[in-house]
Amino acid sequence: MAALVSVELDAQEVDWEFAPGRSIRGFGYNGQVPGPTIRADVGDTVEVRLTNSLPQATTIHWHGVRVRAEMDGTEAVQPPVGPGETFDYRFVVPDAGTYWYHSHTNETEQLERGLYGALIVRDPKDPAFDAERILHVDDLKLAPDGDLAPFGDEHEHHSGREGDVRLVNGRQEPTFEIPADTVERWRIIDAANTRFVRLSLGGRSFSIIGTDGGLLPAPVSATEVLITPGERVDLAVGPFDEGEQIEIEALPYDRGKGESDRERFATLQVGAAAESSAQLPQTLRRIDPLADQTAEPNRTIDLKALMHAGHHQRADPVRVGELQVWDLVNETGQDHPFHIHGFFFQVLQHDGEPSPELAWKDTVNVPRRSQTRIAWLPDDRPGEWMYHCHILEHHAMGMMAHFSVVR
Ligand SMILES: [Cu+2]
Repeated sequence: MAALVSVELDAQEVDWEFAPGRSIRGFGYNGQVPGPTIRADVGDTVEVRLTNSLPQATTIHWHGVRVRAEMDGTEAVQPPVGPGETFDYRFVVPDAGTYWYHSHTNETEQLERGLYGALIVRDPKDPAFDAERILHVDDLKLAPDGDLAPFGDEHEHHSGREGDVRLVNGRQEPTFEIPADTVERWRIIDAANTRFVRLSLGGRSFSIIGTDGGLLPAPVSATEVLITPGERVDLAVGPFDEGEQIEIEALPYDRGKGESDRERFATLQVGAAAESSAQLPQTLRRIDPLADQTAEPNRTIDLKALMHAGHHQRADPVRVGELQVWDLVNETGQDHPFHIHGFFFQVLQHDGEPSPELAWKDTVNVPRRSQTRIAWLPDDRPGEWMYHCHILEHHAMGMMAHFSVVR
């Protein structure tokens, strides 16, 4: 039976101790970074009272959740919540999966300072694991004096904001422990302003079991997975042997800014063995394709033009029930993770190559000088929506457009 999940989120300034003895002035929900994890079962109603104790206005976006337009948390659908004010969000969570909530006002600063958290929607039929772990990957850009580097210089506008302090769940390069012989479900969220993470677990293999919009049709075995800002990926991790130490790291990746270094985010320490009752089925769910992979596009989004057009752009409306096939064309010299609010899409093809698996996505990386074709079906939630690049500095610069869904 559907339940009501009630949560109070107080956005407040916090001394964020990201490493022993090292802290910055952050912003946190209920005084913590990340904010409290919200857990609900599919079909539940979530109601959140946001209290703004910050010195600046804020809103909350429920990234990936198919809310009604009025609950989307953007300034297109609600006035920003001023200091000392409250706002009540209320919505049903119709799809199981790994979602996250974050500020959608002055995002470049508010997310860097820590205004994000996980929203986990469970399905009673989810596969059984020995444990579940949420990993928010993030980074911090500090000035030489140890405080946050100032926001918004020219370089950041163009290239995004990346820092040298690599975080998992708000802590710099933490160590986790996993019992030997067990298999865990890891729900990974890229909460960084800009940082891409080509995730590796010391070269060990794992199974990708889910993406933005929940489980894949079947597990996919891999030794690495690229996660870009806004994206989520769910993995089945383990079993490992007692005494092993495994680096959770990002492999080199070139998003158009030169190849990054191999960098550690965390360390996994394998402890004493425990009994395992995990069972990973070979079939996880059924996903019906929205369109043939060769479906002709009915819209082209030129990311280069989008990047240079500035704020307040309006794209053409879309009609409820009319299949959308969009070509996302990236003629710029850098990758852009494209995010659409409120709806899931399927990737049909990339540069003419059919997408290897069916999956529900709300954010997809469009690599530089390439194009990606997506399909989505606007269900009956008319109102104001938007799409944008999830490199927050690009979004802030105006790499976004508003559009309406009409009946
Ligand atoms: Cu971008």
